[in-house]
Amino acid sequence: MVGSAILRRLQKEGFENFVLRSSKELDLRVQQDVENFFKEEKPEYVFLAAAKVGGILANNTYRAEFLYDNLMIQNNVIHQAYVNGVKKLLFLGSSCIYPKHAPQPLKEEYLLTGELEPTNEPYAIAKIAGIKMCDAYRDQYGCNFISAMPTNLYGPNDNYDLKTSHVLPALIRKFHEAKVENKPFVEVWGTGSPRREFMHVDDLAGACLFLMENYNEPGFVNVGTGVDVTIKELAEMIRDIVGYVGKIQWDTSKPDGTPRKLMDVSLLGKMEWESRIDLEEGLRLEIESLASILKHEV
Ligand code: GFB
Repeated sequence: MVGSAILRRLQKEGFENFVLRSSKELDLRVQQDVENFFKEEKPEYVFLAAAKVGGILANNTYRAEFLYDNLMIQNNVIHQAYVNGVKKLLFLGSSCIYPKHAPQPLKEEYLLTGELEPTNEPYAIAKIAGIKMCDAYRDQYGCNFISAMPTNLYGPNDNYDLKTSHVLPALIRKFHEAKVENKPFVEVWGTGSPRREFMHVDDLAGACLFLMENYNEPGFVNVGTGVDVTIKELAEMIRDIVGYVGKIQWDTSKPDGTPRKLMDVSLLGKMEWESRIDLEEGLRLEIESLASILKHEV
């Protein structure tokens, strides 16, 4: 989802000469293959969006893979970027790097000030290691490797598999199918009280290009909208846009996860970058596109 959004954005801006590989063509977890790829292609600018990602249940179930796959991908790519003299690399992480009970909104300086949320600790540990790796290569070798931590994302090419997806695509699918199949209720996980911030991936892509062109510092930059909603509010918004008239049933056997993850976006704001697509508009776009994928009418 993120890689294809960055590519769309770069193409729109007139960039050419891309070096692209799908995960089927190049397994970034395999050290030798990544070494060969960098040696042959010699990329100058690297957007490191590749990662093993998923929603709360996937993170909590596949704990070993979320740690192993992500560490392998980022270790191989960041190290080969150094070996092959990449001019600049942008590493992408996630807002789950912050402590579970960090003050809100989340400022960059809160990293490593408390315990992580247990459901996504393996993923968060890998992403924190990636930030520190970029900084270490900058300190020791002078590499211009930067990091950005986006909030919860959604958009084209999202994962709609109900077991592994994030909440937003899951709820779009659940309400859409419940409407089409006339189901009396839709099951939504947890209590509905956690707050989350959602950003359209096209906004993130714009921020990635902006940072690649303008930002050259250690540490990392938050990327978000600065606005959050409860899961209950999100569910009601999606229900209303889809036009579903049944009930919402809360499945409290499923975890809530972090109570709140709202990004402080003032660092990016000072650079005069801000997100453009608000949640309601983004939801409408996603709901339309899922409907056409499923060939049903919303
Ligand atoms: O999006 P989500 O899976 O991830 O869940 P996190 C957000 C909230 O929505 C949780 C609730 O409180 C879920 O219990 N929720 C309600 C649902 N219904 C559903 C549903 O049908 N599917 C899903 N998936 N959730 C992930 C991290 O955390 O966020 C990752 O595990 C990463 O590491 C990612 O940081 C951005 O926001 O809780």
